[in-house]
Amino acid sequence: MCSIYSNLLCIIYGASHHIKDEGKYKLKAGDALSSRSQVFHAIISAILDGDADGVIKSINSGLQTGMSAEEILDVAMLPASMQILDKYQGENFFIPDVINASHAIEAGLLKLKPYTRKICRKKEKMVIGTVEGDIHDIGKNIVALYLGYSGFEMIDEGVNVAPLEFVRAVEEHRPKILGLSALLTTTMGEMGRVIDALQKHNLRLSVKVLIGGGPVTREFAQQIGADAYAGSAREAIKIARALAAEE
Ligand code: B12
Repeated sequence: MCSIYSNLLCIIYGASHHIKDEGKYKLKAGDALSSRSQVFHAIISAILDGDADGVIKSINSGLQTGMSAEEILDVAMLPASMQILDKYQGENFFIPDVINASHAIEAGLLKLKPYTRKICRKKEKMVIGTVEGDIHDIGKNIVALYLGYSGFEMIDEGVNVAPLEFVRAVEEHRPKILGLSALLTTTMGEMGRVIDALQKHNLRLSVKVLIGGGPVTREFAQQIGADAYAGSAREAIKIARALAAEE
């Protein structure tokens, strides 16, 4: 997968590639660079404005000019999602604006989903969900998308998932990893309840538990007996792969 730095290289490479591909695109290096960065900026500002149609329109132009879904995710969708953290802080946390921005992100993620490549041959299953009492799902959806195109078969249980629903999902799908997300200090304790429920149903040893979300920390993961913690979608790929490789 491309990092932001390698994406810059991709952009530059993409630009020179267009010049070589004479006649087809007739773009100069500067044109390609500016059209790509225009697309990224358009996506970011549409997300921050809560303009779902604008996000889809800009993603379409990006895809049409040859950008990959991963590139759009890395260079536009993820930074924009992180920017809402800065924009909607403390007294600026206007719920209607945040809901609109979230819908715009969701629309973009849905649009990109069919375009993400699967890059691992052997697929491990992972069940993911946001714990009971919590409806935040932007981070969880981004993690699911990243892990999906890293080769995991993702089963998304959605939001506000009760411990017994996670137990049922683990029984049904027999995943290698169970991913839990929580964004509220009042709901992060639910992660421990999910682990207790797995234990009660003799499932704890059959699945690795990976947790994440705003207030969650590595220490908290240790405290509740989770197997691992990841602070971002990018870190989740590395950690999920390591967990999947464990016996
Ligand atoms: C968007 C948002 C909302 C939206 C959610 C829409 C949606 N579909 O998700 C809405 C408006 C609905 C909302 C509602 C509420 N919210 Co809110 N919300 C936010 C906001 C602005 C952004 C969260 C977000 O999406 N971040 C972007 C993503 C990309 O980041 P992320 O979630 O952290 O995910 C990354 C990592 O954490 C990690 N990760 C996440 N999940 C997982 C899972 C796994 C397995 C792994 C490995 C990694 C991982 O990877 C992700 C990608 O890199 C935050 C502000 C903030 N600073 O976080 C407040 C915030 C989380 N909300 C807050 C509050 C208080 C609420 C409400 C209680 C408000 C109210 N009075 O009603 C309600 C709660 C409703 C409920 N029961 O859940 C507080 C929480 C305070 C606290 N510490 O408990 C925050 C921090 C705002 C604040 N500054 O006060 N919210």
